[in-house]
This record gives sequence, C-alpha cells and structure tokens, in this order.
Amino acid sequence: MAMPIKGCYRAVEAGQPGCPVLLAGLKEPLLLPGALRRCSWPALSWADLQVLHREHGHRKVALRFGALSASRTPWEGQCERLEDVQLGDFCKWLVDQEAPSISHRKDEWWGYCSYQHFEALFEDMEDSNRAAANFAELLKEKPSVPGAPTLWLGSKGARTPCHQDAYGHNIVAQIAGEKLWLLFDPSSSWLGGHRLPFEDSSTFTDLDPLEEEIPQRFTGLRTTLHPGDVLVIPRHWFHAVECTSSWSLSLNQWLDAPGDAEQRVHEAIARCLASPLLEVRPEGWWLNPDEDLLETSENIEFLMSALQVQLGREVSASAVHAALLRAATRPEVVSSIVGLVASDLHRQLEAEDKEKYVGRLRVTDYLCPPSCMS
Ligand SMILES: O=C(O)CCC(=O)C(=O)O
Repeated sequence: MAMPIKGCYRAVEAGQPGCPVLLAGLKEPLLLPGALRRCSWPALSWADLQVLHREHGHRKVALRFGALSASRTPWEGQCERLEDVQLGDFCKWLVDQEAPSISHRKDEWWGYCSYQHFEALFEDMEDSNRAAANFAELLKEKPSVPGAPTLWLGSKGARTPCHQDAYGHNIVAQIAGEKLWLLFDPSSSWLGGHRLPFEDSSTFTDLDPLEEEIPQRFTGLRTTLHPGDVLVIPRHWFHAVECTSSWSLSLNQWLDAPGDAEQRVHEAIARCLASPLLEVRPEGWWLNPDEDLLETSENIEFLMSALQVQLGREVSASAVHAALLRAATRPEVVSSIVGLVASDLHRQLEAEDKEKYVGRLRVTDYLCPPSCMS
C-alpha cells in the first residue's frame, strides 16, 4: 500500500470561488474548489456510478491494473492490461460486484480505466459527446476548445506515474471521489526526466514521488481534489496522481498554449531519434501500449510538417532529413551523448553492486549472527 507522501510540499493555492480562471499569465497550478457546482454538464450525473453504467456501460474500454503491494508506481507497459472490457463491468468491479470479465482481486490490485479520449469512447456520437463536459465555461478567455476531454475512472490506489505533458494547459474536473495530485514546476530537472517509456508528448521521471521522499532542498505542490473541484495546471508542470477514495472519476481537457508549435518540433525530433532504437527493445515497457512506432520516412514527414508550422513556410523532406542527420552526428552532440551514456551506465552498475553487497551482507548475517563475532 502507498506510504504517506514525504518531503516538502505546500498546498496548491485556491482561486476565488465562482470566478472563471484567466489562463494567460498563470504561473502555478490553481485550485478552484467546488467550481463545478455552477456548471450543468451532463457528465456531472456520472458521479452516480449507476448513471454512468446505465448510459455508457455497453462501451468498450481498456483497463490497466497495478499490484497494491508494489513498491514503485508501474509504468503503463508494466501494468497488467485488459482490452475491450465493457465499461459496465468495470463499474461493477469498482463497487465489489461480480464482474465476469475481470478476474483481478480487489484486495490485491488497483484498476484504472485511464486516458479514455471522448472521441474514441463516443465515436458513434456526432460531437464525440464533447457536449457532456464544456470546459470553456470555466474560463474567462472563452477559447475554442480543441479536441475533446478524456476520462479517468479508477479504484483506490490507482496511479499515474510522475510525468510532464509536452503540450497545452490542462484543466481537471473531479466528478466523483478523491484524487491526490503532486505537482512540480517545469524546471525540476532533479526529478530525472527521460523519454522512457516512449509516448508522444510525455516525459517521465526517475524519481517516483508517490513512493520516494523528494530531496530536502526542493518543494512540490500537493492537493487532493474532491467532487466538484477543478484544478488548472499550466503547461509543462510535472504531475503524479493517485486515486485516494474507493473509486474516483475525473475528466480533463488540454487547451492549446503558446509554444505548442515549437514543442511539436521537439516531439518530432525525439520520435525520429528514438524510433530506430525502440524497434528492437529489450524491455516491453519501453514503449507505451497505445503508442505506434513509425517508419523513419513517416517520422521525417511528421517533423517536416511541425517545422513548416513553426517556420511558416514550406520545407522539403530531404532538407529536413539532411539537417537532422547533420545535427545528430555533430561531434559535440555525439560527445554529449557519450558522456550521458557513460554516467547512466555507471549509475546502473553502482546500483547493481550495492544490491550484490547488500545481498552478501544478508547471507553473512545469516551464517554468522552478531553473537558469534564476540
Ligand atoms: O488522473 C490521472 O491519473 C492522470 C491525469 C493526467 O496525467 C493528466 O491529466 O495529464
């Protein structure tokens, strides 16, 4: 089970009740306690799980499960997965009813129906059921909301490992139950960000703040969302999340942010560099289960379109390909990669040695208890 969160955290600041939020210039996450009380979204009726079950129980979803006893938050690819399960079955499992398609025991596993895009979930509905939750109502700017929300329905202990999304501001609406959010500012390189597991738009972290204490000189933000609360997270804030009530339902919506076009170029370059190394991967979890690997030519096309948007003019695929190859093979780039590879391997070997040493100590202790030393 989860240990209490340790380290220095301060509470996320709360905004004015009833006051729509101004995204522009928002520097820190902002909590809007009870903000959903003035909304009349159809999705708010899903706070009654029976309503969600009755209206949408026939829809097929993917589920991931993590062991409640695990000492580290699993990456998505390390979770057990069930595909094409009826949402209604998961609703039953959440309230301890017989759910024939799910054999995971509630006392051993948490289950998460996470990151379900409304476009896919409600693909038979004309507006992808975007109308079920109108996030624009919460904002002063009245932006055109691109894309549709996503749904997160989980049991107690269900987690999302610490990560940073590449694009957009994020608005989270807590519909039912409670959820703990730990947040870290975008400059928190001490978390140890990396692109494994690889997923378009996410940087994951080495440090697992849901299990580990954060180093003393750093401060995170924390908040627990209750039904009706809204959390607004500016672009690039790292976050780690855990459902803390018997079940929890939230929706979220990403909104375009200035700088997203430039970020698409970063994503496209990361994809070009990582894809060939992921084709033969020793560990399955290196690639997130929903992620497809593209051919190099497709990755270059993707990079070409991202650059075209950023530069505002046409660029050819061959020019982009040549520029990327030249950049990636520059001696200073290769040297910097050599340094990083060496220090990563050094760290891994040190950790292995430590484990062996601890193992040896244990054996020695067993063979020779302290009393025989005197
Ligand atoms: O609710 C969760 O478990 C994670 C949500 C998340 O990562 C997000 O909204 O970006």
